[in-house]
Order: sequence, then C-alpha cells, then structure tokens
Amino acid sequence: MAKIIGKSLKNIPWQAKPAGYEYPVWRYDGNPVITRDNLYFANSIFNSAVVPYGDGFAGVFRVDIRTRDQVIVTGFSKDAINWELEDRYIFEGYDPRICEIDGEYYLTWVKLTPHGTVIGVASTKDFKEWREYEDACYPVARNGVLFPRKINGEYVMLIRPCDRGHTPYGDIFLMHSKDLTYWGKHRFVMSPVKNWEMTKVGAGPTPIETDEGWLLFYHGVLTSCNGFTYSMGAAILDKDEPWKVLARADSFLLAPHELYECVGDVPNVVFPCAALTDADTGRTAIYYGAADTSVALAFTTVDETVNYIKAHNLIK
Ligand code: BMA
Repeated sequence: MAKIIGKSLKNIPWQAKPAGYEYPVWRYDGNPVITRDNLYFANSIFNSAVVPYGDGFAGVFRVDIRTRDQVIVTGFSKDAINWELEDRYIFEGYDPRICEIDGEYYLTWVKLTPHGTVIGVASTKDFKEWREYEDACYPVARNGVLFPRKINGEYVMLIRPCDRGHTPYGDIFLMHSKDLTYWGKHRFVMSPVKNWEMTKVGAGPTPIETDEGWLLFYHGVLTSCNGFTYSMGAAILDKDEPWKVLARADSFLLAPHELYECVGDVPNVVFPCAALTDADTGRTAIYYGAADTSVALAFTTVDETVNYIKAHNLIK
C-alpha cells in the first residue's frame, strides 16, 4: 500500500468515493467551492492553491479582476471549503502554487514582465509580509512548482519553458538552487506522450512525497478543432533524482465533464494547482481551476492513484 510521507491532517475536506464509481479521482458534490461571487471585484477566481496554516488553511487565489488584469489574492479558511478572501492583492500575475518548507510558505507564480512571463518566487511566515526573491528564470516560462523540501540539500523547482503565446509545445523540466536565487542543474522531466496531453504538459500541485517516490499531478492539453482541452494526469518521480519518471498513467485522471468544467470564460479546463493530504489515511483533496472561472475540488487516496498509475503505466 502506497503511503504518504508527511503530516497527518485530519481536517482536510473529504467525501467517500461514490458507490459504483470506477476511477481513482472523484469530484466533491458541492462543486464549485469558490466562484466569482466570493470577491466583489472578481471577474473570475480559478487556478488557486491552498496549504495548511495554523489550525486551518490559507490560500493564494488567482483572481482575474474586472479590468481582466490578473492578480494573486490571499484567503483563509477553517475547513478549506468556505473561504474568506482578502479584498486586496499581493502580486500581479497568475496560476499560484504554494508550499511550506521548514516553517516558511513559498509562493511561486506566473509573473508578468515586458519580455514575457517568468516564475516569481516569494515567501511569508504569516501571509501578511512577503519577501520576494529573484525571478527563478528568464522569459518565457510558466508552471513553476517547488518540491516541498530540499532534495540532497537543494531546492528543486519544476518549470515549463514556453513562448509568449499559447505555446504550441511544452515539456516539463526541473532545476536546482541552494539559495532560491541562483538556479541551475537543469534536467528534462517529461514531454507529452498520449493524445489527451499531446499539445503540452505542466506541473500541477506541489509534488506529494510517498514511499514510492514523488506523486506528481500535472495538466495536459489536447488541441481539438474547437481549441484546447485541459485535463489532469499523474506520474511518480524518483525520490532522490526527481527528473526520473518511474511510472506515468497513460490516460487522464480527471477531464472536463461537469458543466462548470466545460462552460466558462475558457471552456473545457481542469487545471490542478494544489493538494491537501492526510498521511494517516492517504486522503488527498485536489484543488483545480474549472473553465478559468471557478475553483473546484476532487478527491483520491494516494494508494488509489499510485495503483492506477502502475496499472496504466506508459513507462515500459
Ligand atoms: C494556460 C494558463 C492557465 C489557463 C489555461 C486555459 O495557458 O493561462 O491559467 O487556465 O491556459 O486558459
């Protein structure tokens, strides 16, 4: 049985898998959990990330405001389902991820520069004061996701180099840093392989440490005659050399299906950015943006997902 290496967290959102449901990831029946109505100045609130904080949870939310500028807003919750969002933003940019490393919360996000997007990096202890670091790479990149601990003494970040538009290509790479300022030792991680992800792939939530390796949820993009479809896949990366993909599911684990995933500002988008886990039970609550409009929640257990990946493994 695959086990999470991490903290027990009894109070994460959870619903049992519906009877008769065959797949390893199932949706929360109260979806979407955050909509544009959560904030008066929002056009939409979607690709957002949450983390345990104090006796509850904190989050960094992608808010597209009514000028359609993109900003990051913090929020707090006792149950990780009902959120109070602050009515100011901390940074401009989009698609935030967040993780705790040694008592400090590290935010990575897509930061806008005149030359294209880069990965912004900032940290906080209290979600009020933020320290911003050097940009983690030069333009153009998106989907910068830190591992939740140093590996062999170094910070490790997944990134997806791209171009200024909606990239017609996209592979996941990773890079190392001793100080969150200088990044190097770049390694290729994965390219699209199957049709559901054929256009590009990008890391999703902070990787989850398990006794089998790092469980990585990621998004993959299909280009159809009607545009892009974003779905969620999963892979297991080597614990010490995480650029080595040990196993990878050949199919998606979650794809646009419900109305709130298929209809919105950008139709047909499931874009995972965070996961809360309980090490005791393996329960995992995945937060994903739905149709670039709202935030939704899905569940799995690490054991179910790892078993599914192994049973549908495309790595021979
Ligand atoms: C990507 C990012 C995501 C977005 C997706 C679909 O390039 O901009 O924030 O969810 O496109 O529009």
